[in-house]
Amino acid sequence: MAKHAQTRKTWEQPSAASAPASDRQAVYVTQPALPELEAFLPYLQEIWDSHILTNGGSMHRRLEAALCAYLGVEHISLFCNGTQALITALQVAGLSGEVITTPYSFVATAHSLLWNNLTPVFVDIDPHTLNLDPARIEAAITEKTTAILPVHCYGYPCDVEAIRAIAERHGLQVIYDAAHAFGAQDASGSLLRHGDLAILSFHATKVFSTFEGGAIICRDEATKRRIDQLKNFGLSADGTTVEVTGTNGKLSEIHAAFGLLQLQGVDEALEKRRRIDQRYRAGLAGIAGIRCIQGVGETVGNHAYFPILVEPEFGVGRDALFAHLAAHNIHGRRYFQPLISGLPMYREYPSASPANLPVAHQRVEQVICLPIYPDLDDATVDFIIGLIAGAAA
Ligand code: T4K
Repeated sequence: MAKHAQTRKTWEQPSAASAPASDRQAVYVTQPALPELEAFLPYLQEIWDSHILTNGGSMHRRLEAALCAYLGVEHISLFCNGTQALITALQVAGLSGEVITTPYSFVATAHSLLWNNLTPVFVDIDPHTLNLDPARIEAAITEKTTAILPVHCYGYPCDVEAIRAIAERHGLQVIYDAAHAFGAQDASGSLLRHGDLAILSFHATKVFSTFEGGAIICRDEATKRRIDQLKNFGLSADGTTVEVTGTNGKLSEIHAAFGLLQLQGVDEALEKRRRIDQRYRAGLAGIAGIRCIQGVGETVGNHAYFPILVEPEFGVGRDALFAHLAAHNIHGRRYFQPLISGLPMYREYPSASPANLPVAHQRVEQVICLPIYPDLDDATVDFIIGLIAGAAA
């Protein structure tokens, strides 16, 4: 796993300056929980026997049904990744003009708008949930606005009722980027039930993974059929012609099979995450200037991430604490710095101005996502808490 992280230079990797000073084995922000390899072999055998490798085979159908049952949703369409799912969700929604979204997310959120020729309009976040602040949405609505694209960032719920009320008042669609929200619930059940559409990511770094993968959750059978057509090049149901400009967003049988296996262990994985989350919260509770995020309206968390905010009372800056952890081979991440609104393809939009997004700018300078994954042991969690406590000035 250490090899993975050292060979990829993407969002933000540990730099040479933060190279490990201790002999401790490197701990990264996440690590996928893998079942025994032997448990995967019967699935592979079935695929080999069938010679059906993709295009909606039996593994694919079984995983869609199993996920609907597990998540308590009615219609799900699997995708090769969350980004393609989001691009297709925006396409099936038939949007035009402007879409209100958050600057505080992974870049795939806004990129999916550009891929649909839609204009992102950034609205600031709530300082406590780090999600779109509903109180600021209406001021950003114009006659060109057609939708809101909120993100349940880190798996913590958006203020779904306030967003729904605004959308209804202005006749807007709501498409949730729920890439982080697998298994997270509020009083109404799965967070995925909110909005006109919601998307998930099943990337290796997610709570539930198919190596790469994703899904769209929709409300009715007709929409599911349109999504399935769009992810299959736009082919007609009988395959004789092409009716719309679709893409290839399909999930292969091998990915779907891995999902079926992962699903068997997901409750145990979520429970292990919950215990780690509790241990962090208890250990960090007494440290002035370290704030943990609390999911507002959450009834069941998925503990996909463990973000902390390093506030001025801590006495030591966020980057100094980040470097201190890295020097002890603990590699958290400063998700989501840089803000999307600061990236070259977004910074010229009027709504991307830092003056429009003061909370997002403040919080992104304070955040560290600490390591959290099912196999992270208590001793390491305690070591990380000890490092943070020891760094306080
Ligand atoms: N919307 C939102 C809000 C999202 O956060 C994302 C993706 C999407 C949409 C799009 O969904 P996908 O198209 O990706 O399905 C990661 C993921 O690549 C990305 O899926 C995720 N969000 C984003 C937040 O994080 P990186 O560049 O941080 O990943 P990487 O490779 O640096 O991995 C982080 C750590 O995880 C490594 O230090 C080691 C560990 N790791 C990683 C991989 C890939 C493993 O232990 N095993 C692995 O296989 O982007």
